[in-house]
Amino acid sequence: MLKTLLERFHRRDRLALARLVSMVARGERVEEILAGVGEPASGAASAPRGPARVIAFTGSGGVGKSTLIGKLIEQVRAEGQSVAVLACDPQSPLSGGALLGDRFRMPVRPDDEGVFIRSLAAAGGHGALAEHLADLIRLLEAFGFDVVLIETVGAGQGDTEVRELVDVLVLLLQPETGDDLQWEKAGLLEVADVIALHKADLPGAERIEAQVRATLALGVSAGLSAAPPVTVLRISSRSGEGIKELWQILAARPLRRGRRTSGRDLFRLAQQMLAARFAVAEAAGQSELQQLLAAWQQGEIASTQAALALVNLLISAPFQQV
Ligand SMILES: Nc1nc2c(ncn2[C@@H]2O[C@H](COP(=O)(O)OP(=O)(O)OP(=O)(O)O)[C@@H](O)[C@H]2O)c(=O)[nH]1
Ligand SMILES: [Mg+2]
Repeated sequence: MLKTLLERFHRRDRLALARLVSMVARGERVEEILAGVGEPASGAASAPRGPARVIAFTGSGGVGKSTLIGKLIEQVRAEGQSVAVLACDPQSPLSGGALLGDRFRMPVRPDDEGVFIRSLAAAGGHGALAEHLADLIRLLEAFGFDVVLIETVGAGQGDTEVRELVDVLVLLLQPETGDDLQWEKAGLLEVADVIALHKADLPGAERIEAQVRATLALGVSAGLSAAPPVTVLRISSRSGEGIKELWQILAARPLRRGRRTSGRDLFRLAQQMLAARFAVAEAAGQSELQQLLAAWQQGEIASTQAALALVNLLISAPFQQV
């Protein structure tokens, strides 16, 4: 019965939490549940807490999201904070295996009450997941977790939605086997708050760092933005390089969730998006862009006019895919 489950939730019963997470993830009785957890009965053990720090990790399959989250759990616990993890698997026949894999990659003591890990199938696509994600975060926050870490499936489109729901979005990239950063991934640079170049123990880490910094430099305009700039750092879950620093950075970022106040923040995002689109189009040798550049270089159009044409080009339909 829901009433009993909610009572157990307020007594900080983790099995009740797990049941409620399943229900919310399925979209079952969500409003009742959220109303129920928001109103602890008088004398209940759960004390009102501050907001959780919600951090999402995105990046292509195998980039090491689960492994890194496992390392960050250690950092968070070392500070005495509690942490919940939502690992969103793309729905696949392998999801059972992925779940076991995540357990393995996020080693925690089974008796550690300060850690809660849950894998969820991203049924119905990323959009559906994002829809329930907001409710799941509220549920975990009501339980009193200090930190919520989310592993997403890293499907570009959905990351923009996830960004709205979390305080910090971390994009993981790894050294590429090819010569260049895969430029379709560069489009993701436009939404990240922190870019972690993972597996820095492998060759090629410097190269990808240089490429990412060059792309981001296009969007940098000192003093224009009140928001903290995008942070880029090299890390390795294997060697431990940069893990502590990453946590310090994540713990220090302002909580962004739900806050939509500063025009400068929005402007920074716009700048970031244009810069990433430009980098992708330039690397791909996009024909309209090349024509525009040629006309400008040959003095056929004035710089201000060319700049406006460039902005128009970057916001036009074909570029929204990048
Ligand atoms: N060299 C190196 N390998 C790593 C590092 N971190 C993780 N790996 C390896 O990368 C592989 C993928 O790691 P996962 O943590 O499962 O990656 P993931 O991004 O969660 O993968 P999916 O959930 O399938 O998208 C595993 O074989 C890890 O052992 C690292 O810092 N260096
Ligand atoms: Mg994983």
